[in-house]
Amino acid sequence: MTGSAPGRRRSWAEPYKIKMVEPLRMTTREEREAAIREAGYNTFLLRSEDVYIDLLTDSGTSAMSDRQWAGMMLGDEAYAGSRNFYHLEQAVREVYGYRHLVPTHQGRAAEHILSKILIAPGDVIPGNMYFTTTRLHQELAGGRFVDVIVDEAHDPASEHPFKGDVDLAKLERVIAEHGAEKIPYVCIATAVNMAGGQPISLANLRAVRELCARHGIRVIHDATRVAENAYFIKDREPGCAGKSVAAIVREICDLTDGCTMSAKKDALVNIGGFLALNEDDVFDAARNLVVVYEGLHTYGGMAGRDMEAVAIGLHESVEYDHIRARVGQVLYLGQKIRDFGVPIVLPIGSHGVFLDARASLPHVDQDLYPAQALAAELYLESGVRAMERGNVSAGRDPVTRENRRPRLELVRLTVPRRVYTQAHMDVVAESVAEVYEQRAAIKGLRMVYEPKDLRFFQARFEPLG
Ligand code: P61
Repeated sequence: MTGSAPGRRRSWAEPYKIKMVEPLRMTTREEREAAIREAGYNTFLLRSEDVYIDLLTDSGTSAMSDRQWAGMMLGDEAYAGSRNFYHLEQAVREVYGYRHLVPTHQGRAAEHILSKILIAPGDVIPGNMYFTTTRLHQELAGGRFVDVIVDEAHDPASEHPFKGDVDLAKLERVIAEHGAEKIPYVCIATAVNMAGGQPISLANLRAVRELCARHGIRVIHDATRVAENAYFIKDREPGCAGKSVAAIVREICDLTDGCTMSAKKDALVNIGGFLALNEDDVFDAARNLVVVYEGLHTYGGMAGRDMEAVAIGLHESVEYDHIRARVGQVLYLGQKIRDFGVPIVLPIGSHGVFLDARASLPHVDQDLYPAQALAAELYLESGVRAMERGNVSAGRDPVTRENRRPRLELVRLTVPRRVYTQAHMDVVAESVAEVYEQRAAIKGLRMVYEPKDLRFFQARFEPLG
């Protein structure tokens, strides 16, 4: 691919050089002990200044390009009709192909507006695995999420190349049981976050589209990491190697009726999001609601300069060299951790490496929150911040109020885009290996404060024993 002589392997490197640096602060173990105690053993409650390498999330943590920073200086901060809105609208049309744009301050605001418009009490929304904010907004609108992802997605060890695929038989059963009139849309995420950043294949999405079209059901796309998904399609799906990532992104979007988007991921910005739609009447309703909750329909909670940065970032997100290096860095970290014998979700995903806390800590019951405990221990040991994605994140069943105890009990090491180097990844992998060696000493946590919604953000814990 690089044109090197046969037999000689050429490494790829990041397609950028670094123009500005931000110093990192190292802490002592005593400082970290105090910090994690003060944070109630929840990495969301740590101060970022107490963190060495921050792999909490890839959301809003990207390094913007010089082109994006230049775009920030071209912000047109008019209340109405900002030039940057029209740039963003054009970028969404060019990169994704959706006709109408409703800007929002971030992804969950787009989910809020869409759910309010499309979901009636008693409705059912099938999807390829839940996402925390997406499902909550569906529930707040009176709907119920039903998981129709392939079974392999719930098995960390399965190496199925498209663990984001929908199980069509499951989807057909949901339609038969509830009737198409109770299903306002099927919710399809690309690079499925809670499954470990796992892609859906074009073939499967096409089949979902056909099935939904037969029943007159919309397909709404969570496009948050669509470029990363497209990279995996190019790499893995038969017949797709010759297509560009940009063309695959368009093909994915063309198979759906609209999207919700958190621009804080693929689009390489620190804040922003949108709803993009093809249907005129849904667009009209969304434009009416955005002024209630977000701001005028030509800014939706974003500054003009933010919209410009998103517009530029959308184009950058589908550049092949960028996306190969982005996903390549995640694969590099994952392979290192795997080589140390630490159980992780396979195949390695798009935006992070997901440690299998259930396999690592079989002696800790799931109601003692093994992934939460492992993330806290990793911070204590090394100053590396990760995120729990297990029983705490899954929350309680709205009817029984019991913990959901999901099959996936994971710690996510999420890699911000264009921020850390390979040397940082080496340190992270070594830190994870060290914690894994001491895993027998990890006892689990007791939850002592539990917020009502999205509890993982603010819950507090105490160590057992
Ligand atoms: C993340 F712990 N993701 O992965 P907003 N859809 C998808 C997302 O990944 C996503 C949103 C919608 C975050 C931030 C976050 O439980 C959590 O712009 C596939 O964050 O509103 C966000 O987009 C929502 C972290 C969100 C969480 C919810 O780190």
